[in-house]
Amino acid sequence: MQVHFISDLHLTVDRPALTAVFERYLVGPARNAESLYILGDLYEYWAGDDDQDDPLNSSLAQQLAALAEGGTRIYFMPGNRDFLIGADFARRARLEILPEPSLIHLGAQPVLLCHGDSLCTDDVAYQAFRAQVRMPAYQAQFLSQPLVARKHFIAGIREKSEAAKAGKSAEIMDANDGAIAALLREYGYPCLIHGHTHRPAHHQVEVDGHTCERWVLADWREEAGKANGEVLVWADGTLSRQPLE
Ligand code: LP5
Ligand code: MN
Repeated sequence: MQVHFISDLHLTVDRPALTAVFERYLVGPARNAESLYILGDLYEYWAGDDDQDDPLNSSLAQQLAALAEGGTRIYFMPGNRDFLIGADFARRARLEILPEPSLIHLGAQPVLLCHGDSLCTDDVAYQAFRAQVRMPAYQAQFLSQPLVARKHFIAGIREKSEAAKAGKSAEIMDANDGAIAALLREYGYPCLIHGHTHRPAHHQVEVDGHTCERWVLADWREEAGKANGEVLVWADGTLSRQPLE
């Protein structure tokens, strides 16, 4: 029995080789998973479930649904790019949207899952932005606008975000040790799995005399037409990284 974890694929029509890696994964290694957890940023951005003209919207929904039909349970946790994925996409892709954070068990081991952006508490400007765009009323107002206006607005945010990031240090954009410790304490010192920071690692975290594992998932990349992904696989009681291409 396997359980798979992926995040930060940032799929877009502009990176076809990366989409192809994901498509091969869905008909290949993913079939061995009893459950697949997608921990956010599956898409480069998500403007709303009604964006049916985006070729990746319906084609990936169909391919995910085919995996679910084969017996793999698919779970999706919102990332900072695709938190607007909603019930319609979930129904079409036959996946379940998970609240953040979510506590699961791998065998007897409690494991806490989150995207990772909420841990970056030193990034005060981002946390203010996050608080605003995660408000249901703000999202409803946004989703009531025409799709073309929403995409235009997102392009503006992306530009501002890239400009803001250029002025931030690497430390500011990493997960904060105190935020990690507080979360682990709140959930009874589980193992933690998250993505977002694009700093794949396997940390041992000491909290209140407990040693907790923290796995940071890798982002998927396409550079000069060459695409690479990675899945964290739980099998035979242990977690390990498996490269995908
Ligand atoms: O995404 P990434 O990894 O490059 O950078 C993130 C943070 N940036 C973001 C913004 C996203 O990239 C783009 C958002 C796509 C959203 C889709 C739907 C939006 C609809 C909104 C309505 C419901 O998440 C970046 C972090 C970085 O991670 C590392 O953790 O630093 O944060 C920023 O750069 C944010 C800036 O510091 C401040 C905000 C600038 C944008 C202001 C726009 C003003 C409009 C008002 C909207 C509230
Ligand atoms: Mn992210």
